[in-house]
Amino acid sequence: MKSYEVNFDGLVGPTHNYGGLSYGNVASQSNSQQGSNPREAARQGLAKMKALADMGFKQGVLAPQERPDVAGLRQLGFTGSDADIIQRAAREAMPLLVASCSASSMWVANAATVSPSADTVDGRVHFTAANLNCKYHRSIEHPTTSRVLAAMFQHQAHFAHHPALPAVAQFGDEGAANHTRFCRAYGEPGVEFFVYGRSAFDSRYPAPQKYPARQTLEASQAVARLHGLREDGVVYAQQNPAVIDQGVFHNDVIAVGNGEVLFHHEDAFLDSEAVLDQLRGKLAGKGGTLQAIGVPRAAVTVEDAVRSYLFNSQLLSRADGSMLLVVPEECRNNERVWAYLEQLTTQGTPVQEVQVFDLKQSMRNGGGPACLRLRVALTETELAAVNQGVIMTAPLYDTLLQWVDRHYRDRLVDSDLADPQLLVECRTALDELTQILKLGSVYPFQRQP
Ligand code: SUG
Repeated sequence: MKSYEVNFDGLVGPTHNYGGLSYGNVASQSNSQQGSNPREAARQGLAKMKALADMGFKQGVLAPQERPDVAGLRQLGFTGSDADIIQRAAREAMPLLVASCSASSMWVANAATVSPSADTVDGRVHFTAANLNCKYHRSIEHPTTSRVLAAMFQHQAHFAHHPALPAVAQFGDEGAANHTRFCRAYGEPGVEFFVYGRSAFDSRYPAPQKYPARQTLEASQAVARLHGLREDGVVYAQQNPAVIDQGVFHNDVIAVGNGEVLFHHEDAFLDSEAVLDQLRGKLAGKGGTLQAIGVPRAAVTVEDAVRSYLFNSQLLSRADGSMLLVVPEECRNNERVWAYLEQLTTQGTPVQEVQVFDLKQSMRNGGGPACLRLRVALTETELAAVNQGVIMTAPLYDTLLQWVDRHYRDRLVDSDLADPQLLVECRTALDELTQILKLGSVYPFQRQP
């Protein structure tokens, strides 16, 4: 049966701002408190979705979340009306209000880990929402994420949904940002590659010294168990702790894989040779041949990789078997990275073309093309079972663009977050969006009695 990789991109929410919330994420730290432009951010994301859909790639959209998260602020002891809560939080606990306003759910590579039906024992597509428990502003995403995913992938015969892992750092799980799948064809059994930053229960594993390792080995193992993956189809690898300390807070900042190709930096993994050997062996067991494109540090340093987001690119398979690499504009602005990319397409690897996208609004918070998408490999039957309201089409693009222009502000600074009107605007926009995308009532404000 025909099968596809469908990219579901996170639609940027109306409260997109630069809160400086992610210690260990260089861009988030260095752009803290700058003014943002939510309308431009959403338009940039939509432009990428539209361009890929126009090129014939299957494209979907994942809805943003209700922010500020007043329900979360209530849980933290703020009382009164929604407006009272926002104003009191602004007076007494501004950092908490900023965190409660983050539009971070746009980076849907962190929404969940997804295993296609060809890999799972029960033959269903499995989703585990990521607990994102390293940062408060991200840890509040998963309940709504779960409802949105369930509304998109409804049919139980095809789709299995698991709630987020226990909300403790020992099971820190950042979803698909640390997960890649290799296969000969999307519909055939493949090898799922889980990359973790540390072990929570075994002190023999090294750990970074400066920045947090957000993903644990134990979380990755739990996800593989929940999804019913077979041992011959799973490889675990530890991220090099030294690169985490240089700002590689997710593995997708230093490596990306698709089909039989792994595009990675020389310093990405702790024991690169052993990791590549395992991948090669297990993929061979599935009839595939690993093609690793290792980028030497002499050509691109880890710092260049972090600044340019070279590896936070989308590696997309085209009908003729070649691949397209979608990179952010920051790659063209970096001389060494651009020189590397210019010669990459002439090296006889499957990567035959590079396309550049302007995603600056998201990039300033450390979110590149790959962060903005969640990949779901689906058979034709499964794709037909997806809620069709979320599949990108020319009319849906037009509708969403008009929706953004109607509801989004073009400038947001810290003090605007204290304005209770922002919550009203966000709810009005999302209420309309759930109708556009045919999601039903997925937001807390829609579910209040
Ligand atoms: O979790 N930034 C996100 C970026 C996530 C990128 N995703 C992947 N690499 N897949 C994070 O650090 C910054 C928000 C702020 O500072 O306002 C933030 O949450």
